[in-house]
Amino acid sequence: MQNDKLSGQFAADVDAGLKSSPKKIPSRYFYDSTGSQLFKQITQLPEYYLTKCEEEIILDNSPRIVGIISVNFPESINLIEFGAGDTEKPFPLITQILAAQLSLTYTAIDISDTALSDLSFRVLEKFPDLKFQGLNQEYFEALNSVKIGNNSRNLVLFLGSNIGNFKHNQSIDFLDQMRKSLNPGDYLLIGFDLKKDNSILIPAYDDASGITREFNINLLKRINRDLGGNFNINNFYHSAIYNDTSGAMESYLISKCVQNIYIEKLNQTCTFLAGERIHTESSHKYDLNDIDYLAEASGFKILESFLDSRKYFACSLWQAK
Ligand code: AVI
Repeated sequence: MQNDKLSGQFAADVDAGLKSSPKKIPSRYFYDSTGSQLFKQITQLPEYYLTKCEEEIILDNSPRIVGIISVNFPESINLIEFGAGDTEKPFPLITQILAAQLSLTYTAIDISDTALSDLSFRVLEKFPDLKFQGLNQEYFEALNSVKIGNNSRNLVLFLGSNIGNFKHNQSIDFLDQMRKSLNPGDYLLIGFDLKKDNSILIPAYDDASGITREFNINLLKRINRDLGGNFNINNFYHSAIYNDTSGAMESYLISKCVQNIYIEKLNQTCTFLAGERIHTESSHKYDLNDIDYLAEASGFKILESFLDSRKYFACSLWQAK
């Protein structure tokens, strides 16, 4: 039932996206099992600095972060990670919270059951006594079911510059909803990829080994497989450009020739001109003023922002007003 609903939504979004001008497919459809595997490979690419920078920040600043969140001596910390995947990014933070003798629970929320069970294995191996649960649920539904109050603090992690894949107004709505779901005084640690030179940005989204190209092209393969499309993937190429106006890296699939694509489940033929593009993703980049603005607009106070040694990435610690 759930799968039928999801594939119905995929069909409806592809239908609307390919009829719109310019053509587009929402980036959330990247993450089928092949796409999730490819994304994991992207995070390990030398060009994709985001993951390495964020790991460095959390490793170097966990004592300071835990110092700040334990200042009013809460009895316990309820750590909730949105879009956890199977990474060990929060482990230095968990180590510090436990070292500060605070009681801790850790909930990881993700759409991939495989990622959650891999993570569960690694969490319990490293922290055998930790109260851990993985939830495959919608973010705010999960947050509302696990959040706690009284003398405890909730600390939400929203890492990886996942916020960057939202449109500007969506990111404010999302953060506003986050703040309303938390108790005043609760914390959010959020990762932002910072604005930087194109010579660093472009290769991060168009790497030499072609993994990001595969990740993008996988969307067409998914349409072929799930919706009976007849895309010839050799007739499209991957392109990544930085849009100065929106402050985002934008990914496209570009048609190499005039072509008609038939999608059986939509009973539609879609025509492409040579050079016509499908927009597949925007990854927004931020400066410190953008971060101030987002926090203010969504009712959070910035306590401190932490940068890596190259100043490529920021993890910003916010408190709900
Ligand atoms: C998940 N998200 C933050 C990644 C990004 O950088 O926008 C997805 C990605 N797309 C291409 N490479 C990585």
